[in-house]
Amino acid sequence: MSESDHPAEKRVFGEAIERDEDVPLLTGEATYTDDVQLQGTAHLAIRRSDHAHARILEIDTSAAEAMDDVVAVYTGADVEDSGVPNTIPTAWMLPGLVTPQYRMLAVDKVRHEGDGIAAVVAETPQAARDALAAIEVEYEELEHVTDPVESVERDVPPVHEEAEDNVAFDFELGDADAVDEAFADADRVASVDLRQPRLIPNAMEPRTALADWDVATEKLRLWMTSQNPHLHRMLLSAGTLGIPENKIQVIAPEVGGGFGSKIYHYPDEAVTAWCSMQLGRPVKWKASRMEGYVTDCHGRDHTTSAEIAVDDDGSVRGIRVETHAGLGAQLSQFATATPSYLYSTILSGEYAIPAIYCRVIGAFTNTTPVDAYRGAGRSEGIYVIERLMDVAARELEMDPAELRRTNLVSPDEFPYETAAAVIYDSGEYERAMDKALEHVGYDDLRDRQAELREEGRYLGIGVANFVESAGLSPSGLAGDLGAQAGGWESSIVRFDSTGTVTVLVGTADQGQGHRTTFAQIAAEELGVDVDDIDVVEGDTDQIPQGLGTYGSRSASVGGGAIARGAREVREKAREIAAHQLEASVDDIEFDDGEFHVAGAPDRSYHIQEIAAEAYLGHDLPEEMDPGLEATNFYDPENFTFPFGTHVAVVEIQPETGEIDLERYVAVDDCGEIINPMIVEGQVHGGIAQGIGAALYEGAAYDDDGHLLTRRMDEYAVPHSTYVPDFETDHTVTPSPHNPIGVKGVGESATIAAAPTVVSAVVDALEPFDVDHLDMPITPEAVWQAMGGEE
Ligand code: PCD
Repeated sequence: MSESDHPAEKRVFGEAIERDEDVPLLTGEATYTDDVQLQGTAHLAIRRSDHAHARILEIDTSAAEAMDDVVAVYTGADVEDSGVPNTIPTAWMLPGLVTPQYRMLAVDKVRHEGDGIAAVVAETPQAARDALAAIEVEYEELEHVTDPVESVERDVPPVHEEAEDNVAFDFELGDADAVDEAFADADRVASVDLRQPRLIPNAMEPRTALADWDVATEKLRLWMTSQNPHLHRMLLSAGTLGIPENKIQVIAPEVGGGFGSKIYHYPDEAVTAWCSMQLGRPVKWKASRMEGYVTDCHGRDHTTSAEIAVDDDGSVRGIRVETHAGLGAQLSQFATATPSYLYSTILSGEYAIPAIYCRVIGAFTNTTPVDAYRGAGRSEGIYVIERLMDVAARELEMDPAELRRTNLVSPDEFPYETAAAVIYDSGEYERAMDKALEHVGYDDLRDRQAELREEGRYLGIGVANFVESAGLSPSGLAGDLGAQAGGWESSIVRFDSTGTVTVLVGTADQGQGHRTTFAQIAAEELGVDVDDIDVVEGDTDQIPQGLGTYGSRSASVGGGAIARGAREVREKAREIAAHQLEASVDDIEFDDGEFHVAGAPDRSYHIQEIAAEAYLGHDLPEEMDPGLEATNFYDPENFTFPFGTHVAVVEIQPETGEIDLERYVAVDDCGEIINPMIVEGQVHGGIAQGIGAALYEGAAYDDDGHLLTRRMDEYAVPHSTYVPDFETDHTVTPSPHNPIGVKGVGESATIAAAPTVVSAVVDALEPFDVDHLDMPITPEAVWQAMGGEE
């Protein structure tokens, strides 16, 4: 925005205004999918496999069908016979990708615990659930595998016949020869083998769907817990149900958290829609918490060996990374993009690394499918490079912060093309790093650490730098990488005749605060009060096109589309004002909502008065159409690359191995900040999730392939008392790639926090020669690493 248009003291963009959405969300007034009530609704429950891997020999539904209040029972064969396309398509192709057919309900085999086999529709939710147990399924159990390395290395019956060796893809990035040379020439080499466990997203609201097939118009309305209603509309139409896209309306009302788990086009919501089509009445499905644990996508699941080549002066010469990424039993929409491109292209971190090579083997296993989880791919990648920095620092006997600093990309190198094939937009890495280290008092802490060690106390200081590819655009780049969807976003900015504004946008909030921040963007551009702006998302009939909210793209891509749309509206209003003021458009200035002739501020029209005029249409410039609205499609030039430095301070209790997380300092740079309070909230939540990964969380399977961590008291999401008060700060390095200079922030802190905390714990254990511990680092693991005996 040009300086003259918006005097600094009047800015709304950048203000910590309170979240507009919170009162209804917190008082229960807001409408979630399950709050939507339609007359005559029947209820769906899904019978799921309790085997990890088995052939289905026979399904007998007769007893269930005979039960009270049961309306219908359907199997996978019924769905297949109905003639719908019946595929859950993958939205990201990779070279050589094996794409087995993925159906709404299993037909021949079950491939993981929780795989859907049959659908019961009944008059009440209870009747539907009760009937599940009456369905008799005869299985022939097959050997199963839950670990991604074992799945390709051990001789096991394949999860899919199409992939004999369980390999879905074998992906490479970078220059293997250049890396070999770097390793041959470098003074030293350090390496680390690591495991990033499966994480379970744990959104507060379980997945829910309500489908209403209108027999008269042959139109499907589907309310669902979705991060991307338009993508769901597209995938349902083409791949799954075969309904024309213009006959589907997907509505995502309030969504209670997603964290990546509500991007996926799951079979269950599609089954709900299919049942409604069969019965011609509304059908509702709601996952129980436990059902969510075995069917909501999981995240991460990487087993990695990584090496780094460094010279004695600390310069990094190259890195080599090989990963087995567990995909689970099916290819979800982004399962293929996350461990391949999103992972490998961020391996350079904040550093100028001349040679990078990465290989990823995507492995099918008999587990819940993996898809995006906060930080998807970038978390896994930054974890690897930051662990490598720590082991290299040990090898060189160099301070780990110093080694990092030595290798930072410097501000004059931007745009910076990494050896991992992406171009970073902008960055002042050292500034953020200095700020974090100063804030925490790094040098003093190192002195204190040395003193305490004398007393047999173990303080650890962990530092991690991160950079993140956020935005997932432009479309051309996404397409080159294999995306089966674009990278743009779409907005409609519309004045009414009374001067209020509706901003419609194709993103879909799950708690991020779009209603507030997007109103701030429009208010800034239009010079109207935020209270006069209504932000609408999540309904494909209201905002016809969009892609959704994932990859921390809404502020930069959605916000960019809103700013551009608002500017177009403002320019049309300027023309109308010029006409009214009998002046030339070029002479009209815009100042806090008022148009006036340059040098003559006394006679002016407010943009809201102009809106009235635009709809009256009595006296518009010649050849101008009435109305004051704009539709915008915005396809940015590049991703945005937020970055920052996080520092954690821990003390280990030698008697028990307990880890006291004493301090946590985060300096983030997400470019221009729309709302500092919301950004801070995003950072807080993100840190908590990263700490969860580092110290507490991890899905575990038993020997039968059953998920052991299937309840909230078994899967350890950190409580508020497990985390310290966060000390946050930021720097501002605008992105040159969008009209408002913002970068994403939604995933940043999760990406940074896991390596930071692990680094701190391992740092504390230096006197015990420990140079790595896998997540989640439990007190027991620490205690053993310190030489504790069983
Ligand atoms: N912002 C501001 N400024 C800046 C940036 C941003 O202010 N610079 C803000 C905005 O506007 C918003 C937020 O902040 O409101 C965020 O943003 P972003 O970054 O753009 O993002 P988004 O797109 O919106 O979102 C997404 C993200 C993600 S991705 C995730 S996981 C997570 C996060 O977000 N999730 C969640 N966060 C959150 N929060 C909540 N509450 N919830 C949830 O769920 Mo993925 O891909 O899906 O894995």
